[in-house]
Amino acid sequence: MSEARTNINWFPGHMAKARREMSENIKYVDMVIEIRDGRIVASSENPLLREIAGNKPRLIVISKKDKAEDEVTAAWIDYFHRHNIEAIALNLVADRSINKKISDACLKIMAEKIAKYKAKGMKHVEIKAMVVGIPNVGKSTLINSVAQKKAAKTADRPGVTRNLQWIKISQDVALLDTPGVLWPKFEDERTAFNLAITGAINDDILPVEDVVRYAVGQLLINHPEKLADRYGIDTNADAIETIDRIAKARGCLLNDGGYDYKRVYALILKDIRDSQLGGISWEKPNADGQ
Ligand SMILES: Nc1nc2c(ncn2[C@@H]2O[C@H](COP(=O)(O)OP(=O)(O)O)[C@@H](O)[C@H]2O)c(=O)[nH]1
Ligand SMILES: [Mg+2]
Repeated sequence: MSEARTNINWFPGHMAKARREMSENIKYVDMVIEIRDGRIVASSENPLLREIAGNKPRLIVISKKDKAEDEVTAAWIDYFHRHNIEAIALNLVADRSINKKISDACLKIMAEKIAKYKAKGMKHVEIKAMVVGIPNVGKSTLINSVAQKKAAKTADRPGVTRNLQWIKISQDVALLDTPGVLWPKFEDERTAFNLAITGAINDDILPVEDVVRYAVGQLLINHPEKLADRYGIDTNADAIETIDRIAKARGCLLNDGGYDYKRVYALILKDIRDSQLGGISWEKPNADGQ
């Protein structure tokens, strides 16, 4: 299973352009809103964000709360708070008070700076923030969702030549309508597998049998009951045998009587991604040493 390593430089060249754009745009914001996928909170981090964001304050939005395990998400929030990082968890698709939750969190983070400006006599301080994250974490969903609720796109500040569009999410906070796309990290195989399981990287990057074996192996350790419930199988077996049992249970058979692995791999991955086994958090704060 060395493919994750050999593919370490796989990430497409357009990321260099995205990075340049982001470094440019970041000058116009007061803070960044970093989205992490709630199912893979550590693996959806980009280690270079700090370098790109400089000293800008950061709010972590843990997305896909509905697809993760509540207790694990709570542990992540607690973890970030213990490290003095503001973090909130949201279902970006269904939450009806995203604007307020994000706006409140931004104001909390920027409170000191706002107080300073006000002390200097400024009547109203608008906080500008940029949404950033690796592919598939929910950047567009967040921006579209807040934009629908308050479609007040404001024009750019005078004197700034770049044609940036801002979306006001409250009296005091505006988001840049163009998110910053970061590339995922490939520090180790577990990270790569987590990214593949959740669809953050294309399916052709890692061998599907390795991804599914890893996923089923993790489920056997942490949630055998989810596999048993979904497929009606006994889980007293290793990952390879368990996949065979799922193939059998689901009738993934070839004409010659062998198992149709291609089909069963696709079926398992789809079930996981569609939350057919319930919410799954693939990483916990401590286990991953984050
Ligand atoms: N269930 C659920 N799906 C979400 C959430 N946020 C984003 N998605 C879905 O995740 C996928 C990727 O989201 P998108 O906004 O395109 O990600 P981007 O690549 O970061 O812009 C889409 O299918 C979204 O509907 C969430 O909080 N809950
Ligand atoms: Mg997008």
